[in-house]
Amino acid sequence: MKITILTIFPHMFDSFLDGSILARALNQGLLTVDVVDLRPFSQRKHKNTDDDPFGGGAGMVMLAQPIVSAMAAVAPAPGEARRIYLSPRGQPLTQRKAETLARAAHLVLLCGRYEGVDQRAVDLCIDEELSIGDYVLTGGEPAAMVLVDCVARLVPGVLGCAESAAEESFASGLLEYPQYTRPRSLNGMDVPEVLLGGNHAQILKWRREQSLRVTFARRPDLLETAPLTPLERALVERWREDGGMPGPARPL
Ligand code: 4F9
Repeated sequence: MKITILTIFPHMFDSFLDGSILARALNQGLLTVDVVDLRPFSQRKHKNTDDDPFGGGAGMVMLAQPIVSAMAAVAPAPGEARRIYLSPRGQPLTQRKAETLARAAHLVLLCGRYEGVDQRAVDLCIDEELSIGDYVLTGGEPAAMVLVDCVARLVPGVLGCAESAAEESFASGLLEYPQYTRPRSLNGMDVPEVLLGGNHAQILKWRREQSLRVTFARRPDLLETAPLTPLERALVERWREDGGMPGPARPL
């Protein structure tokens, strides 16, 4: 898979792309990430990439021209790439969306600034707008990094067997169960007995119940759509009727 990032701050991606798992995937050629500076594409005399908004208001608006030119240079054939603009106005980036994007041959990510880009650039050369959450950033770059990270780890071979993508939150539709490692006892807090016993079926059962508990406490909305067995549904219903849930898993 190839990902092209259009940005006025290309250096923001330097240390991100040096990070271990992503760097390994880049070195292995499983993934190519091209960070492209928009500024050289500007036809303005000082290579400006933004200007005042028509109609007035605070802040600057990104010029359409450098975006349209850069897009033509990096994704020449129509339909060659999936062209995405990271924006708070976009559809939410979800695990399901990431799974779809991971099957594309080429993604082009446009990073804007929060005052926005000239709408004509969006209309001319963007296939879809995606948001990473309901908050505003100073620019789309951190959102592009989030997208690259969550898509890249779904590309076959990017995660070693030590990591593995299938077994975690959102694959099951539930939040993750708690994890423990050595030592067995820390400040008087002991690792749950069941995890030390080596009874694999028991461990799976315990983890599944922990996932249900933590999801019930923190993200009850996820239980509406998570695939639960009838017994699990009944258990969750009981917690709901009792107006809470016995045992740990704090709402935080
Ligand atoms: C992009 C916020 C995607 C959330 C881009 C300012 C953004 C954003 N998700 N905020 N520019």
